[in-house]
Amino acid sequence: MSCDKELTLHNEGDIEKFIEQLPSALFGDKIELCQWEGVWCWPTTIKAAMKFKATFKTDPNDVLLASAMKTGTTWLKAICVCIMRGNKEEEDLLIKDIPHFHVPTIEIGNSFTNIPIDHLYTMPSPRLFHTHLPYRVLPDSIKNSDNCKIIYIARNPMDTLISMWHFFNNMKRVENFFPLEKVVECFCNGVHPYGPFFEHVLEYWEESKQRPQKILFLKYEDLKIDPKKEVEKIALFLGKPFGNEEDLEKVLWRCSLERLKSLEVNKSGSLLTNVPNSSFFRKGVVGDWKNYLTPEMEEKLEKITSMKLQGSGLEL
Ligand code: PAP
Repeated sequence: MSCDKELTLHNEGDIEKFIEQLPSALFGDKIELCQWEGVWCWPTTIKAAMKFKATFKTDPNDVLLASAMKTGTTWLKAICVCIMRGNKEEEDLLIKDIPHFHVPTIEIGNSFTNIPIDHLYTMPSPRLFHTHLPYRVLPDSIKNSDNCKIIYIARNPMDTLISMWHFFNNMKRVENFFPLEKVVECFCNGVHPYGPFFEHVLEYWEESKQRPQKILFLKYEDLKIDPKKEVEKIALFLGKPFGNEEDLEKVLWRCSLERLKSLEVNKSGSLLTNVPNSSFFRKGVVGDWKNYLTPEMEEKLEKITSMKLQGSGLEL
């Protein structure tokens, strides 16, 4: 069904009925997802995404962070909080709450957290928010605005997959481990939350090439290799270049995995239902997939990666 049809769905009942008839499938044999506009997600998330797409009006100062799952979202959120919300001692928001509290993920809203979705509409400008949704389903007001900026972060697919596998194994309500073979299969078929992965990355990649002033495309690995360079790039893109080296160093330290991991708020507590805050901070190692994937899995994933990225100019 097309987007035009969706926009005519006015009441909750119609939306629920619409979602019920969408194609559905299991991720890792455990989580039921449905497919809307080519993206696989939880039904509640699809519902929120539909509303967001149909109703959101952007403000020229908005900054939208975007990512597939487990590609560096938390890190990027922390960095942008420091750059946009202040970097002084008394302004250290990261001590108070996990970055996901300060930069809400729009489509997660009410269903998985206690952050009211209205917060998105009432937060002061410049608004800083995040989505895991692919570019194609973003509201037109965001896509058509030359001013509203988007920062996208991508990551190596095998590390993304392993990070995702650990994350879902950590969810409180999941009793048994997700079989890795199943997760690999789902990832390759694109049937995973916010999948398919490659289309997600490529859409933002292509858009960023067309409109570099609007979309900044980052890679997790680049941030690991040269965080200074990448964080400076982010600050410049946001129109907030660092005045001195000290401020830049402070952001790097404040947002480092070691520091975020050690904060009480991230060690305990749970912003998302069934998800301990600590599960957002694991190893942060490039190439950790080597510790988990069999040679067969590696071969399968390498094949699909080179096939999907062929001709795009993007390497992951
Ligand atoms: P999300 O999409 O669910 O919000 P996201 O933050 O993108 O999750 O992914 C978590 C990964 O980023 C974890 O990777 P790992 O499983 O391979 O270890 C996590 O460790 C890593 N991560 C979180 N915060 C940081 C940080 N400050 N620096 C580097 N890596 C980080």
